[in-house]
Amino acid sequence: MGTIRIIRGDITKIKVAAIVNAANTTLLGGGGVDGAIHRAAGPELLAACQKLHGCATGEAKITPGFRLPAQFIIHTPGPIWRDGTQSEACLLHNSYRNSLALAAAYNCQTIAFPSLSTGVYRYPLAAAAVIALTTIRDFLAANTVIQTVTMVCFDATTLAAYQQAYQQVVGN
Ligand code: AR6
Repeated sequence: MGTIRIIRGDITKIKVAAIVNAANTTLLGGGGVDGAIHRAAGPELLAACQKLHGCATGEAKITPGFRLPAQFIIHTPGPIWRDGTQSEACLLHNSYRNSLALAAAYNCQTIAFPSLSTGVYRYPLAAAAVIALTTIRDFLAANTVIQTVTMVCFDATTLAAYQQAYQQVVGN
């Protein structure tokens, strides 16, 4: 059974087998963590993403990490929050689960996530944190490849939300 870690930090600096990018469906870059990952990985990343021809919301695609400490980048567009009736919860669950499955298919023992959809895409933070940790917990219980999943929270508010959700979803 793998471990879930929750830390505050910058995901572009984390040395794991795979980091996850909160992308958009074009996979051609943007602001937020997506912009930070493209800047840190270098221009080879955009060239690799151009060959992927986009990605549907909730699905995931993989590239090398290029200049990052991480070996791979898994790109997933999470849902844009509208009013909660547009399958947002299901799509957010899919983004985490499909990213984990892709990491396991590439034999990654360690993976790090940012808080998908809770920035520009405005998914309510507390609800998103519960979906993230429930999906990760359930995936870890059924897989033998991934040993450690790190949630990398960029700010104190996000860190607090994930710590609280962890108590609820995983317990100590
Ligand atoms: N490391 C970890 N987390 C970060 C970093 C970083 N270096 N930088 C920002 N965050 P967002 P979304 C946090 O907006 O809501 C882009 O334009 C940030 O504080 O990056 O899924 C894409 O191209 C927040 O907690 O992603 C899409 O168009 C979290 O990452 C759109 O934004 C997610 O915020 C995706 O929106």
